[in-house]
Amino acid sequence: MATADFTLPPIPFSFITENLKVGIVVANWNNHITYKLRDGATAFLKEQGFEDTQIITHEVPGSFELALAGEWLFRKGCDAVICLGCVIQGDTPHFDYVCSATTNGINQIGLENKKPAIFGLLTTLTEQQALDRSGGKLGNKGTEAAHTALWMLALKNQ
Ligand code: DLZ
Repeated sequence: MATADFTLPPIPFSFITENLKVGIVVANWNNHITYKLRDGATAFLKEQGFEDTQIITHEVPGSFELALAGEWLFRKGCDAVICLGCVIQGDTPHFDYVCSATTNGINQIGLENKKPAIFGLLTTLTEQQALDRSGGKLGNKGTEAAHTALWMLALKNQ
């Protein structure tokens, strides 16, 4: 469901300390969209008090590679990893395979590491739908993904 007038609920951000690290993995495919997701996520983390040194960003070729790079970021000590990609449906079933594998992979690394692995993957039928969700009329799902990461960290730290 699209969330045009979605307001991010407030979170008790007092748990944020200088030791906390958040990883961002961004896919290069459709980077005119994914870079906006990355920028939205990064801006949100900084607004909440994160320094540059607390945000580790890696770029991977495509969404299929997000989960593995996310795993590497957990091994480097990240407390949460935000996975950002954009898969736009084409004429072949490729879309379904990439979406399915990426979804399962992100879910898996979160459960295995017992840390938030955030699903910031746009899976759209058209480019316009992706543009609308990456800083367009339906907000920025990268920002929402960063908010979700901090929400989950707040919950974990309760
Ligand atoms: C190959 C491919 C295709 C067709 N489409 C997308 C896409 O829309 N979004 C995306 O992030 N990646 C795409 N890829 C690349 C795959 O994710 C992956 O990088 C390659 O299959 C190599 O493993």
